[in-house]
Amino acid sequence: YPYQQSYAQRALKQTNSTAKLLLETMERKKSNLAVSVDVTKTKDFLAIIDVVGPFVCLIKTHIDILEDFKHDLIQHLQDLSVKHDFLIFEDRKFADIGNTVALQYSSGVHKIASWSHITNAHPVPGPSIIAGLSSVGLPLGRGLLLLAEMSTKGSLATGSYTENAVRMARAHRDFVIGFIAQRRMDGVGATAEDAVEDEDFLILTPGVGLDTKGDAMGQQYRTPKEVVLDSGCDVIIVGRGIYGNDPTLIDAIAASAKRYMAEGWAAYLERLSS
Ligand code: BMP
Repeated sequence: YPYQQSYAQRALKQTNSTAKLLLETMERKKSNLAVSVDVTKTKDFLAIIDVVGPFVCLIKTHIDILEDFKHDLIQHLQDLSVKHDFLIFEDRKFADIGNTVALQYSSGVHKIASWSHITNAHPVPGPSIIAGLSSVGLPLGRGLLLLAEMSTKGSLATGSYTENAVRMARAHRDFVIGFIAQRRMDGVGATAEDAVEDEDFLILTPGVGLDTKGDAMGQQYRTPKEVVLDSGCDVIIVGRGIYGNDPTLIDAIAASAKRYMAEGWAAYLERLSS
């Protein structure tokens, strides 16, 4: 299966330039770690990114969480992305009609498409959401992930919903590079006519923690080994497992990022040799 090949080999076959760049970055930095920087102050946000930057392939943002957002923050974020060699993923979870998501993606306060290599969408509106987002993102060379599954207890994104998400992605491979999911999706929901032998969707997986099993609001954690080795996912997304409750403990944050990077990469090497 393609996912048992190295990230470098898989990069060669990607048609979307962002998917290719992400896999190349993972190989170059020997990291399949994405840090989700869910903090409310710009100062903490940039400090965390600067300190975890060397250990990640990707920084995931919820830009609307920042209470002191000013547009010059974007330039700082982009400078850090160049300095530390990582991609940016705004976890916007678009979920509206094509016309609306195209405006939300291109415009408003945050102008996400202008700086975020990757964004994501819920498949709930159907294929029109991809049409809307790709009208903005494709000319800029961006990539989209669909939320095929979620990490939370009681998630409704299961069964035929997940299968239909994969079918939607399969029909838009120029722009849809993979999924937010808990396992591999290659071949899911395919019919005999679909040529899926070489299918290679990127799987980015949140709900990763080494020290706890969940939080008080339905989040569920698995270890990097469970996610990368047992479930075949490509990128581990870690938030509070790295910065805990105190975004100012910078040395501890660097140490945890290093630890998750090492765990994620070891699980990947074990997958390659299994
Ligand atoms: P944490 O590791 O602190 O639990 O954060 C997980 C991050 O991943 C959050 O930003 C959340 O919005 C996101 N996420 C998730 O936890 N589960 C999903 O299924 C999809 C997500 O985007």
